[in-house]
Amino acid sequence: MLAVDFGASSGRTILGRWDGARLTVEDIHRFANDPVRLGDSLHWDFLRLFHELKKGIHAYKQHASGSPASIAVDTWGVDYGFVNGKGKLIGNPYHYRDARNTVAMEELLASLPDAELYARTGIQPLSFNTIFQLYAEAKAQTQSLDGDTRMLFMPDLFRYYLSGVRSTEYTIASTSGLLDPTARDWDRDLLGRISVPSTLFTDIVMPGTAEGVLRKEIAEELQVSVIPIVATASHDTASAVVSIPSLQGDYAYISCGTWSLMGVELDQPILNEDARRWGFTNEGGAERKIRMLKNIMGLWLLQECKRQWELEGETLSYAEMQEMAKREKGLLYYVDPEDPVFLAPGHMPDRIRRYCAHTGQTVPQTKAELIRCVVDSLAMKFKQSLDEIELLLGKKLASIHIVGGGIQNRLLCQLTANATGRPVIAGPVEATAIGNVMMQAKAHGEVGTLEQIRQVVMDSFPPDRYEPEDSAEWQEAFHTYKQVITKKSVRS
Ligand code: LFR
Repeated sequence: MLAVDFGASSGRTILGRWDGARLTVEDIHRFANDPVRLGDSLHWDFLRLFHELKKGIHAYKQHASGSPASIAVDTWGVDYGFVNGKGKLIGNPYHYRDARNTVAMEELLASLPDAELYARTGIQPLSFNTIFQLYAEAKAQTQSLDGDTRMLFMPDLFRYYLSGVRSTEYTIASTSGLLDPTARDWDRDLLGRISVPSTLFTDIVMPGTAEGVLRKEIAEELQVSVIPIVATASHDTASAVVSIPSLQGDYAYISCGTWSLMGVELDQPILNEDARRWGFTNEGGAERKIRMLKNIMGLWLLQECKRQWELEGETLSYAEMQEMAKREKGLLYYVDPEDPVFLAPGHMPDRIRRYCAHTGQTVPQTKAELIRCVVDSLAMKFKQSLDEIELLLGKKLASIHIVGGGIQNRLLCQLTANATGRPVIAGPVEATAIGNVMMQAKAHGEVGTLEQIRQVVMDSFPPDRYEPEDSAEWQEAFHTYKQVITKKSVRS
């Protein structure tokens, strides 16, 4: 099976080999995903990404014989494109970090109060949520959206151009802020209130469903046979959560990459005032589960520092950055990795320094100090979020599972154990691609339940474990961190 995983900074095609009991994964194609600023807007380069998708399918031949049993695509959340009745892509999909969204959010929230929106959708109001993007779109009237046009989220859009089927997969739709989280379907009344035609929205399909086969012209172009196309848990975070190696329900997870998504898996959403105030969101998971989680600006902070230093002429690897931070003294300065000031691309070191200065802290000067500040702050944010999750659930959680590329930052894993006082269980690193493949296996009838999938992941990809250290020191420092982030929110 081929899993194509588009992340916000890079993409990969993974070949998953399933022997009926165990899974192995092999990376067969990797590519960069660089957003493009065109005029005054920020876009995804859909055509280039589709080209990379085809290259990944083609690469299969160098690694295995015959054709893959199926293909499925997952991507980051919230973004979308429009396809008209003739199957043409209208415009270029916008990047969720485009500036148009902030104003749109403020305007819409003025007529549709945050508390009402949260009670209806259970989604934390982040400026890039699809609801605000569509509202901005409707106001600007840059596209003509007739009755035959459909809005497709990024994985659905890729799937459409692979198979010709226009449908919307549940987990990706759940990132939009337009679903009723209890019915797990569009909130039709809400759709009416954002001034876009309701004909834009297609039916919702559940993850693990076969949705057509590879278009004839692509099969001919790549000289492959007819391959089934599957709607997997097509929001990357949903696929990552599928592959958490545990059968117990007493942990919090962090899907750690560009973003750190921290939360728990539930049967029903939590829509109360505390969940809203603390910024939790209720997205959809495989098997109609709810991913109650918080969007934390994870490794983005380091990615943007790295990019800035490259512009200034110094190229550092993530491994080097980690080593530099490890040698630094910790617990000296903090930022709030949830603060919107860090959302847009731009000079990250300056923004971190400014944040520290505004909050009356010592200002990190060197690169190593900046990196240490980010890693400590993330660990502290995980501790703060864990406390909030435990209050929402009314129980203590035994451990923290971290999955995704972020586990390669071993310092972050260790500091998360220290800050939370819980063991951290790290892995698998390719969580998203593994979840994507296993949901395809489910569509083929090879596995039945989430438990079975997680048992396969446990057997196939044994995780690492980090025990908490220096707990007293971290507990004390946590109070300082909380004072700092409270100061900032009072000032901004
Ligand atoms: C992670 C992710 C998050 C989503 C963010 C923006 O890759 O999908 O879950 O909030 O990207 O789409």
